[in-house]
Amino acid sequence: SHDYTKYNNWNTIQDWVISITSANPTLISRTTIGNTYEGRPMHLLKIGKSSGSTKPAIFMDCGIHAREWISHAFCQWFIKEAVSTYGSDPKITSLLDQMDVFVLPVFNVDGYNRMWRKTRSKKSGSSCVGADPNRNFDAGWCTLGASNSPCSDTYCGASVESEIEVKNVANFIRQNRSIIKAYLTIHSYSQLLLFPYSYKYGLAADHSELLSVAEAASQVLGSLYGTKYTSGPGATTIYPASGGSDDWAYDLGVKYAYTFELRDTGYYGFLLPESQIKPTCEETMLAVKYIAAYVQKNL
Ligand code: 0X9
Ligand code: ZN
Ligand code: ZN
Repeated sequence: SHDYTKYNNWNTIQDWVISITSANPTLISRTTIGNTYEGRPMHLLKIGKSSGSTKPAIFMDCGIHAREWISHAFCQWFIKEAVSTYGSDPKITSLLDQMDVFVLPVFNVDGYNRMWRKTRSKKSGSSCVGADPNRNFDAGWCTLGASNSPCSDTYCGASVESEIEVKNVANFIRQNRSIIKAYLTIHSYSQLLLFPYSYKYGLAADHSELLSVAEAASQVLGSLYGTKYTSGPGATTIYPASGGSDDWAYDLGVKYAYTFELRDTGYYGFLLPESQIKPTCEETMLAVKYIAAYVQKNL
């Protein structure tokens, strides 16, 4: 059964998505943005107080990379916290009154497995499976820090948005471009808060604002347990890599585009123990709430 302090499997997450939505009809609505390569539905939850009109929104996804399990855990935690503190936490209440948060709890459903990274698509002529969804977006596609080889873990795919999961997300964001004010994508590990660009060394037009928001968010994250985060543009803070969702969203016009790399710094790596789910999610909530409040204030 579902447990916020455990790594839940896909069936458990899928049942939970349905039950938490029906238990919170005025705060959560569920849509499917499409199916995965293997035919599983990609459920997207809209968290926000129902209102008659279209609200500005934040889009957040978890689990682009299948093995980064603390990421999936965070999206579930975020939804729980949002609905359970609505009405008592003034920041959450005000946020969900004025904005919607679209949460994609599992981006790469097919790949969701302990040490896998990529999608599970098959390509004729190669026995290797999958492409890296975070190299498959239309942002300097396959020019830097990405591989043309289908067997590589950073394979960029046969073409831009060749991966159906990427196309589904990109289509949703394009269709809702005018209301989406921020794009947050949750990965692990390294304790970084990254922003554009990664596909080039040039600075984003909004560099200084993106940096100051990231530094403040990292500070508030660390205030809980002392976890140290580094923030900066992807290309110089982690490594140059093209085709990422953050750069794509930013160039589409979503100004506040951030990649979180959650705990740890490599001791456990992707195999972060379940005992760290709660503290990691609690500290990350502070940073996400900080960014959300900043975006809301600057609507
Ligand atoms: O390489 C990635 O896709 C991300 N790191 S991870 O260890 N989770 O794989 C970093 C993504 C930073 N942003 C872009 N490269 N656009
Ligand atoms: Zn990742
Ligand atoms: Zn809490």
